[in-house]
Amino acid sequence: MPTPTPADKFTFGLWTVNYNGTDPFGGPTRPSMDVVHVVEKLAEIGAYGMTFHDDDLFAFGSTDAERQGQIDRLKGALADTGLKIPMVTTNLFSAPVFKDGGFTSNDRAVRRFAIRKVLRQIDLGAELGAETFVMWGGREGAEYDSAKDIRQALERYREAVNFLGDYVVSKGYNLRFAIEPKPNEPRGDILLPTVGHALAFIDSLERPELVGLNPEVGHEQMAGLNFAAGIAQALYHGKLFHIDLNGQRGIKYDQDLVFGHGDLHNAFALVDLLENGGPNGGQAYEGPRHFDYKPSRTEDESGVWDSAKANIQTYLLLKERAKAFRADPEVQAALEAARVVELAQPTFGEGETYDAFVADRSAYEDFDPSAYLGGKGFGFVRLQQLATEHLLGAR
Ligand code: ASC
Ligand code: MN
Ligand code: MN
Ligand code: MN
Repeated sequence: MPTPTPADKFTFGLWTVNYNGTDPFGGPTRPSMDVVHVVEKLAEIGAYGMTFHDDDLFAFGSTDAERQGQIDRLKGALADTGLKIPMVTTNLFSAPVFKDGGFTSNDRAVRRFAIRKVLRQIDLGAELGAETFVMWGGREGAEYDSAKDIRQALERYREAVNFLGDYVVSKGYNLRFAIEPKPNEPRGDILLPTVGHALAFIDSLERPELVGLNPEVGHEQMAGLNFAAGIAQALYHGKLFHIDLNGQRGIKYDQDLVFGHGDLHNAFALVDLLENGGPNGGQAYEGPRHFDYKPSRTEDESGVWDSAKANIQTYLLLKERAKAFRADPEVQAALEAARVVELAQPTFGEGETYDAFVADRSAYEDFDPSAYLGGKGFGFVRLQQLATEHLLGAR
């Protein structure tokens, strides 16, 4: 099995390995672990860093002294292990006060409270060296169409994010925001449900350069979307600021399975994209490989750490498989034959004018579209089978 190094930048949410098994139908199946223990175990399995919501470290409603006590214990564990905190986020979804959301609650006092809670966590994140602040608006949504004025809710969302942007700039923090889309759960429908919706929203902000995405595998798949394709578009727009890796099996509740324990073909394409820039190379991803999964409630503590290691191992194995796929001469020939390479060629010649284009008989008059009936197959299936054989370790 490949060995992880800090350079791989594997990170885990404190809430992931510390998930106690609570679901809508049953309570905890595991006791909570102390943060110092979690940091030590994460360092032991080769993680680079940990991330957390404010409430993961100090319970909602903690006094300032309790909060500081937990921060000091975390700092001690970080100093002892060398683990980093590259990202932090705020819990605006668990406490009853957020039952109709945080930034977009119909209740204005809740909106103001939510933004103050975020400012405290931004200050703490900056102090701990975090460079990314994730915003997962799980409760920003509704069950009933008459209950939420979506246009006004988006305006309040914008107002909040613009305000937070001003805040980090005025404080001089080296911190960027990453919006995490999710289509539904816990709300019937959530605002900014997919990568595409969030990209359009980001374009409407006052400081769009400060705001990108933190897409999660399972969240896009809950909407039936192709995750690797969504990530490619996020990279294309320069908006892949962070990523939540996990597994999901189809359109159902948010499973948060181990990375690869869902659509393995798409996970292979994703790792190829993140590591190699995809079929024609290009911009790859340099940020943390962050696992946001839930160890199944059937597991005891040793199962928790097995599942954490499984995320890392699957990622590293897919990285090896993707490298072998790219290096295989048969694959290179198949990519050429499938014209994947040709897609990187501009449709127009350099400086080609409208007149020159229309005068080019090969583009229309001499072009034979009938050749495509029965001929000129692309060979995409063969290419996918080569990928499958590499994925299965048969090549
Ligand atoms: C996050 C994040 C999620 C949710 C969820 C909380 O910050 O990325 O997907 O919170 O994990 O249970
Ligand atoms: Mn999820
Ligand atoms: Mn997530
Ligand atoms: Mn999650």
